[in-house]
Amino acid sequence: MGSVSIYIGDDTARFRRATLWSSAVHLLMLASVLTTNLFALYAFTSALSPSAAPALFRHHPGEGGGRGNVSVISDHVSLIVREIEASERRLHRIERELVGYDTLDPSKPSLPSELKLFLARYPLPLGRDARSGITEMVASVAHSCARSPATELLARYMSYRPAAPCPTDDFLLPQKLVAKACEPLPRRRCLSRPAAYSAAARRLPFPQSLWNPGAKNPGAGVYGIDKQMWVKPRGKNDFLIDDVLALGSGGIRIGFDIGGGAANFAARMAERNVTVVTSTLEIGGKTMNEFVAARGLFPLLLSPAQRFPFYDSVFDLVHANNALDEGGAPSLGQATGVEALEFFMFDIDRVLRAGGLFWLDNYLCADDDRKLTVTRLLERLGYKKLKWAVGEKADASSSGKTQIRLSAVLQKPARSWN
Ligand SMILES: *[C@@H]1O[C@H](CO)[C@@H](O)[C@H](O)[C@H]1NC(C)=O
Ligand SMILES: CC(=O)N[C@H]1CO[C@H](CO)[C@@H](O)[C@@H]1O
Repeated sequence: MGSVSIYIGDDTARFRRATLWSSAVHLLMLASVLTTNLFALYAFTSALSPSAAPALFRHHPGEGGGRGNVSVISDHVSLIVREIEASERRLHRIERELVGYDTLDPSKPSLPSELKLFLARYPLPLGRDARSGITEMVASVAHSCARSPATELLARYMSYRPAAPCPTDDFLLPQKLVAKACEPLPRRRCLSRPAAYSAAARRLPFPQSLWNPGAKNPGAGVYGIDKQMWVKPRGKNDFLIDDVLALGSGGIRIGFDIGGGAANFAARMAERNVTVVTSTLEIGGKTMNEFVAARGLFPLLLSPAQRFPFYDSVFDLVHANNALDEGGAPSLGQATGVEALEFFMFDIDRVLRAGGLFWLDNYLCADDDRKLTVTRLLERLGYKKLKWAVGEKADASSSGKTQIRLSAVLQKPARSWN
């Protein structure tokens, strides 16, 4: 199923580079910590005179020289502390340079004027807002936009004639930028290209539109219309939508499907009067969002690296399949790392209400370790396992490896904070 971000532009290259970079950072850190420690050892032993050192270790406080030795020690200790601090500052700088935490300087002449205008501060017309306390509107773009080559792409993206049609050659630019973690993108003041499905296309009324959107099927599998999933199981990992809804004892009314492709899940849920928002990316230039909208469903253009734009505890249900491997990943360059998974899972936990269901659907684990990592994390969060299925099957595509698929329906616990 959907390894969404892997398909965007030169994403794979970015992952590789990010991994190289983080190895470099780790090596540098290691070298620096070692140097600091060696220096500390050197400072501690060599600065003591040959006669003082043994005396120090003998430590005869009664002999009158103890006080002097103590001050010598404290001098050395403060020297070491200073050296460690300087070393930490150096490390911090190295890390910043490597990771590229630059900032977009709006005064830079090379920035397109539209970007400068967008980033300018605008005072509120009626002065200070009493409730929020703000006095001006400040727009922002992601800090990663300041990194090359995102900066150059962003400059291209913001080079247009205001109020005229947006340049037509660049409709993949937003995805290229998002793939480089330049997200959120700035707003633009140009007219967007017409939808691929002409505006005049007849829209069928809901719910006929669910399975007859009047638009070309954009892809295969989850990226196109699938009438089998969740109603005609293909294996023990495929849970039935009605079984899962029954577990919610009628309390499942709104849900969020992460990386939901063509929104078949939302369609099946809509038939059961459950409103589901589907996050979906434009994969390889395919118009997923338009297609989902044509079905009469709610598309949310959001890369899995972003914090979900929802308030805490709002959803009765969160559904995810392979989005787990993209979660929190692109901007961190650690797609398979435990931390990336944690950033992602804790955000799911945040938007899910207590008693709500997290449906992990046919998650393809790279190996047994990955399955264990995911299992442990879910257990740490204290979720109750309502359904759990682990399936193994030979990988058809490659070297006789077995694929592990994990499906689960888990209930978020009510946590008390006192
Ligand atoms: C959905 O809601 C409509 C209108 O309230 C109702 O007629 C229909 O039976 C509901 N369908 C399901 C599956 O609950
Ligand atoms: C540098 C210093 O004051 N060293 C003294 C440490 O204490 C011994 C006696 O315990 C003295 O002999 C050293 O002169």
